[in-house]
Amino acid sequence: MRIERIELRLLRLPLVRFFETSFGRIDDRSVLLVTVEDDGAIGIGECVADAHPYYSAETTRTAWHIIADFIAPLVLGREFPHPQAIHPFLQVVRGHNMAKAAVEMAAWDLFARAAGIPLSHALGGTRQAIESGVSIGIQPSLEGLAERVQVELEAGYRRVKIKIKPGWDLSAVTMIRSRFGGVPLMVDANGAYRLADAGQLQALDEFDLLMIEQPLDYDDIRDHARLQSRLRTPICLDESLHTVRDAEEAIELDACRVINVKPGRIGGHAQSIELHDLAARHGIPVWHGGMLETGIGRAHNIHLSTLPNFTLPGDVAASRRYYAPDLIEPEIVVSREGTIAVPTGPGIGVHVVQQRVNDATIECLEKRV
Ligand code: OSB
Ligand code: MG
Repeated sequence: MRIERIELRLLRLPLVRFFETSFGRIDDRSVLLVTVEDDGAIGIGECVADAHPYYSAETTRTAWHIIADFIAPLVLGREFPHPQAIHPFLQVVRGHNMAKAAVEMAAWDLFARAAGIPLSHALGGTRQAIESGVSIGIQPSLEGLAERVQVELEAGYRRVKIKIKPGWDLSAVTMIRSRFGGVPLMVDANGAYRLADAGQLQALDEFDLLMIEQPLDYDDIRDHARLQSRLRTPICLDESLHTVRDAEEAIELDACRVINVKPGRIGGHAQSIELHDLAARHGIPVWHGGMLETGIGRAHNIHLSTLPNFTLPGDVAASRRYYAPDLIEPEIVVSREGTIAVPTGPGIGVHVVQQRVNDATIECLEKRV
């Protein structure tokens, strides 16, 4: 494959409902779409950075800069035998995984489309449907949280994750266990605690949670290992794992017993496959995280989730929870059984509604060989 054209589009899309985590609340999403083209064939990827640097150091603006000024000049006009060859080639640029992933994932879509196969097959996936869970943000009240949980369980989702922070943790989990019994439940702190809070986190041990996601700092592994030794509940790492090597270190130190895979965080599909395989070799289950993606990034996530070690329901849910309308047609839906069907067409296998993309576009840039 030889990428002859790269198009960047910055969009702003209102969320159906605000989303609040320990690092803040958002009402809309800044989205960077990357299209790559080779001889009239195209592929599309979505950068998962947001307008702010609160989940990760990257933002849509830093990703724009890195892609336009560094990644595009590196890849334009160069022959790649396979999309797997792209990430190693981009290693000259340090960090900026979300920027790298957006381009790399677009190239995987292009590759699969050109081969006439679904992206899931190109990635080595086998499932025809994936199990879906929901991530529920911090709510204004416990009553409001109970309503959200009720709605999502009625929609069929297989597990509930709630966002927590100091002051919105024990009370929320206690309420859910008393109102909804043994529903598969987990919590995500997005780095809101310190090791000194171990006692507060130990109090969660009695609630039989599937896992506690990213309790400590975004770049920490050592303290997670110390915390895990004091907790019965498995720790799952999200923010702390920026590379496959981070994951090797975390596994070696027993800093996590579950891993959240997000291709944007780790540099793309090829790195995600490596991370998935590493975890499998160590008997560590993985699940697919979410970054409030539009249908484009969501479709990529669905395809990646078809690999065999994605044994836990992910944060990959239906379009209608995020955008109405989504950028794709038909939208992604969840079945009554809490599963999402994997698109069967070539590449990501969803139709992008160009008019909706155009209407939401703030800025557009094209680079050619
Ligand atoms: O930590 O998993 C996270 C959303 C934005 C940034 C970080 C996270 C999340 C979610 C939402 O939990 C998952 C989703 O529904 O897409
Ligand atoms: Mg998380």
